[in-house]
Amino acid sequence: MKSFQLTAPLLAYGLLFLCLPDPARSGQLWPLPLNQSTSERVLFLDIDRFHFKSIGFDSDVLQRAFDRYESIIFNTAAYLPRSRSMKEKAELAEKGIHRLKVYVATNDQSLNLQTDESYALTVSAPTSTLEANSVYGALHGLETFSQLIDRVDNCHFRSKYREPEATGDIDLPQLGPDQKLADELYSSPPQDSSVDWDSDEDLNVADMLDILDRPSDPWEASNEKETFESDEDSGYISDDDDDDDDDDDDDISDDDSEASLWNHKHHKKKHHHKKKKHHHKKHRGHSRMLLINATAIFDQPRFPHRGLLIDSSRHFLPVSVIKDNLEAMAAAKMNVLHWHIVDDQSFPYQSNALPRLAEFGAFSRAHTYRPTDVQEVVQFARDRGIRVIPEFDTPGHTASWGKGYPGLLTDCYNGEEQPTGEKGPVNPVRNETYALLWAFLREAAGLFPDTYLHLGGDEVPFDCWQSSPEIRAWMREHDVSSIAGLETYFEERVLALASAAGRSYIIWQEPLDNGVKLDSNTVLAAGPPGWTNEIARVTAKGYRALLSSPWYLNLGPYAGEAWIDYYTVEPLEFDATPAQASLVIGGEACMWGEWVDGSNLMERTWPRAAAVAERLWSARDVRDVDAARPRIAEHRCRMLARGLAASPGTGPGFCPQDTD
Ligand code: CP6
Repeated sequence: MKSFQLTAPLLAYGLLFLCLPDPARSGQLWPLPLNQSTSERVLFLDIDRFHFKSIGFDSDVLQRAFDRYESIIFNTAAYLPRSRSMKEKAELAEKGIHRLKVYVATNDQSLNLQTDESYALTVSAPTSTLEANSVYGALHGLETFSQLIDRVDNCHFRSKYREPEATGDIDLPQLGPDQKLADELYSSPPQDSSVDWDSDEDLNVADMLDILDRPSDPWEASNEKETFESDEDSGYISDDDDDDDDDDDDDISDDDSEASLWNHKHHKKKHHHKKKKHHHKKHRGHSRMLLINATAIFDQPRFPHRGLLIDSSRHFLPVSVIKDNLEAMAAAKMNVLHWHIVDDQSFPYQSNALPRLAEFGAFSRAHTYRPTDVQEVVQFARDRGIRVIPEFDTPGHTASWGKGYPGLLTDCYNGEEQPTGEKGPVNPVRNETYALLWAFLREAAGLFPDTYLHLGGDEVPFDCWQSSPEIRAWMREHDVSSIAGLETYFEERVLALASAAGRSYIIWQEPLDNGVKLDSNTVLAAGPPGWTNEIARVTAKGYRALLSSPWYLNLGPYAGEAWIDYYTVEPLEFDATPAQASLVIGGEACMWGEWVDGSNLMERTWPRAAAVAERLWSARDVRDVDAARPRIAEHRCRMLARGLAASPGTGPGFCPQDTD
């Protein structure tokens, strides 16, 4: 008896299932949330009604995020199935998600290391809810929501691979005498009776929904032949959206049509403008659906600093490419853009206080970031919960500074006390140096709102300093006995300038190893080599640490699954006391710019950086490579679907939209 009851729905399930994506692939998240419980119950997003609704503290940041995610969802083209009767459509619509209510508990919009990025998401119909303590937590929740949605159009996809039917009209090439072999080769393949390639793809999805929803109800096929195209003005999309809104009193007066993606007003418009209507009709003919399992998620990051370094000095990076990266970062819940904006090779950052820097140091006048460009990037990032930390690397890596201000740099000498004509690091013994850096940093602090500046400090070539008679004389005079002592002197003065400009600072860890005393706010980025030793040293001295050297994306294998190398790094896997471990505040994937420019930065960076993103967001025990592979592959497909380039980093495979 029992087995009989099960048989009919299971059979139907088995057949209909052919038109759904592999359940192991559907709506998977990257990075994996802290807690997720997924119901078998499949809901669908009712695109005709669906909208976001802020019910807590509202903000421009939140409203702009609503617009973005509406368009991400909209662009995946989800529609109610065509070829359904009106009654059936109405029933389906009742099972749809009509709105996501977003409750932001505070209007604190500061974005820093302390920002509460947690969120709780409940996917249910007709109302789903998202709660967060800050708007930035809500942004992460919206991203998660968008990732849970699964576009069902695999039938389209698979039908494209249907074998063409051989007919007598087709001219077959002759294989010579072996006609039997030719016949075999060109005859239709035997029909696989379990695969209904010719099925109406959309009907099956709808049936699937219905059966999942009411497993004990026998499916009653409708004889009605109405198609979607014929039901314009049918009113199956109800005028007032409040009837189903039993759980939300505050929604009574809400005019859903204002925010809905495809709302009643549009339907009305459609009615009056025939041309538009036809356009819509055609579009709707795709009749894809967005499915989403009933889900409850509570999520928060493991580390508060999840960064990506980009380098706009070795190659100029167009603002549009920087924005693409920011979108990719937001999709992976990364929250810090470390903008290594200037270096030896070029000085694209336009300082108005010191205009000669970019005038002489940039590759060209066009290869510059004007203050308005910087503001655009900062605002774009902030809208996605991303802090922008610029790096002004001194005293090394400063050749481009010397183009406009040669006196800033040290003149290097040869063994015979003759100037070689070469320039070395910033000259640390002249007061003019600090006057220039003060003017520069004060201006930068006004342009970059983040509380942190990155001041570099890495790879200082000491030999030039050592060779300079001016510097040696100064050291004798000031009782500085070692070059490391000179470096300490420089760093302490320069860091004091950043403090005076109201900024905390991050530096690479090398000056620390040479004995520099640092402010307790300081964060050190542990670079190469041997990261476990570096991070142990930094944290042993009580400083906070960011891990970066194992995540240099520009290094490592260029073939093979490089993401695995990044994914399997565990930041707390070093000889650490609990106190030391608590000082590791995150890390950064670093895409140094020697071999990337706007043409390949995205492809080279992604999905590798996504591996780092999950390491820094998800729980420590989320580290199974084989479990991660299909998820990161799907995430990469998701990026492509959003117009963000990313390499096929997991090897052979496909994306659903490949054939679009
Ligand atoms: N530029 C700057 C670089 C690097 C560093 N600083 C770098 C060094 C070694 C490797 C990769 C990058 N290109 N300014 C070191 C932090 Cl392997």
